[in-house]
Amino acid sequence: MNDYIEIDNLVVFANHGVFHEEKVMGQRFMISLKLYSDISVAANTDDITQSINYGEVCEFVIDFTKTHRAKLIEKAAQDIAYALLDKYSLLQKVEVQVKKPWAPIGLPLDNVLVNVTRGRVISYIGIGSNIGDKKGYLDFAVKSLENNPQCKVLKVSDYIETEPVGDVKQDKFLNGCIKLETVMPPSDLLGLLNEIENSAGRTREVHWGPRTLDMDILLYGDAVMDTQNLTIPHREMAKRAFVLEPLCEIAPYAYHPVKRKYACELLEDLK
Ligand code: PH2
Ligand code: MG
Ligand code: MG
Repeated sequence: MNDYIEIDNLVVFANHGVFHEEKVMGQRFMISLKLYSDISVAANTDDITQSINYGEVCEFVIDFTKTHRAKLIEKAAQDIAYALLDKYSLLQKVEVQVKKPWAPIGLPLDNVLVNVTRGRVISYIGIGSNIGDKKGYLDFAVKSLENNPQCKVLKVSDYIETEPVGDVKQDKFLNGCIKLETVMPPSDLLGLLNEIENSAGRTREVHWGPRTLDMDILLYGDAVMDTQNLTIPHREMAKRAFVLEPLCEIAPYAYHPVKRKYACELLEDLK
């Protein structure tokens, strides 16, 4: 979807800044937005309720920017992006640019700005537990995602009991899968999953050893990435029935962008 509504250089007097005088005196910021949303229904019906009212957006952004102070314009921009995605369900993606042309750094410059893009992505999260109240831990994982404002749990698979895979001798697992809509970038989503694992008392003594709660990003939209902390799609997902079975129950046509196969085909290959 490439349609968007653009707002250019909305002027807001606000108090973002690292320096004391910026917080006290305030200064002018300029905010530009690209609001990505399918505008075809509005274009065909000529009905404002089928679109995002840009006048209302401007009022909202001015009020929000004045009342939600940040030290960094990075945070100011991301906060605006998340607030807009939360308020407008029609909004698929938003690009927020915050300009601070009068940043008091004592040097001549035309402008300083940041640009932040956030959008809705479907991600699949594999969950597993093999210590203590296994079902309780998996339910805790689902609840924790439901409670996060940047996440919407769309589906949860049944939990299935599985034999431990790997060389470590340990108790049986309970495994499941979550279909998640999120506006977080992958690294933030990983950070959130690690926080939830830690709140569930997860310790990391034995690699591939027993755990109260394991939460893995299996797929994140059609992203393909390999960084030090995070590989998407999940490296082992195509080899593991305990991942593919719950995934196929809720999303047989989830697409693996590296294997170039649907989840149901990967499961078939494994059998
Ligand atoms: N997770 C592992 C290692 N082995 N076996 C099962 N059955 N289920 C798991 O979730 C699992 C595993 C490491 O993440
Ligand atoms: Mg795992
Ligand atoms: Mg893990």
